[in-house]
Amino acid sequence: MTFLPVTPPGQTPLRVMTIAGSDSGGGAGIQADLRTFALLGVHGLVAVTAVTVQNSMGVKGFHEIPLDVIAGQIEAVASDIGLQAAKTGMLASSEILATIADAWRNQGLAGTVPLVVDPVCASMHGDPLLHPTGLDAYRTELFPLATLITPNLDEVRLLVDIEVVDSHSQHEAARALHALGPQWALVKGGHLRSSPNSPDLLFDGTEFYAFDATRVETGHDHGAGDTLAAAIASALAHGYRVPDAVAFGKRWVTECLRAAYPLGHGHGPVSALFRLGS
Ligand code: PXL
Repeated sequence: MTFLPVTPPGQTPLRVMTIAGSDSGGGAGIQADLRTFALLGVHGLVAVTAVTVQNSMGVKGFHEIPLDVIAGQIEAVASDIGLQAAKTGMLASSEILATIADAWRNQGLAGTVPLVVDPVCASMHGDPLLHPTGLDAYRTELFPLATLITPNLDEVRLLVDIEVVDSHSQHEAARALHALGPQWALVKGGHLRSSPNSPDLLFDGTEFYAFDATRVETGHDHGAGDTLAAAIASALAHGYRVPDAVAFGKRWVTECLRAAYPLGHGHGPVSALFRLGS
């Protein structure tokens, strides 16, 4: 696959921020995002929202970062370093969601810097990563600020109460999600068991764009959603149009799925390390 343009050594690369939780197992969350940013040649910025205690078997618990520290991280880097795109991951609570929406507006980022919102609700093991009141905060606070939202099918069900089982219901879900205010909605089809492929559907309120890839059968797909959103944000930072950024992100995460490896006693992560060659 072709990658993103690379900045010559000594010159400042584009900056992409992740607003997300830490995964002590290093497979998902900010660790997956920063790995993707580095291997795609952009400079990663971070606002940590929560610290999870987890390994390959699951999430044992998490600690939320104080609201002023979350807002402070966004303000500190936006006012000094500047950023060309951002993505969100685990946001844990409605209070954290509201804090991020405020900080995003207060720093003048709304409408100027592309924002990819991956509405993380639970881990792949089903461990909750979002307080139930956070769902409403996504709908009302963050989606209206988003360039693109990237829910998987479990998140679609929680957010708009639509069970996606086929192409028809996937289109219906894309319409319902777009009506919540993002510029673009991507309904990820990786969990669509009725399909041998992983069909993603993108909608901007007018046109539908379909992205298909052969499903990579692996038990090790921890961090796939985070990696996709981080790659899309990196491409948006380069000025890609949203459909081109999504196409790029899908190619990237497919390669990361092919390179996924076992880790610990449970589920391993997708791997951006393939980019280093062998
Ligand atoms: O992949 C979703 C995700 C995001 N962020 C953190 C996580 C997980 C899944 O476990 O732990 C911190």
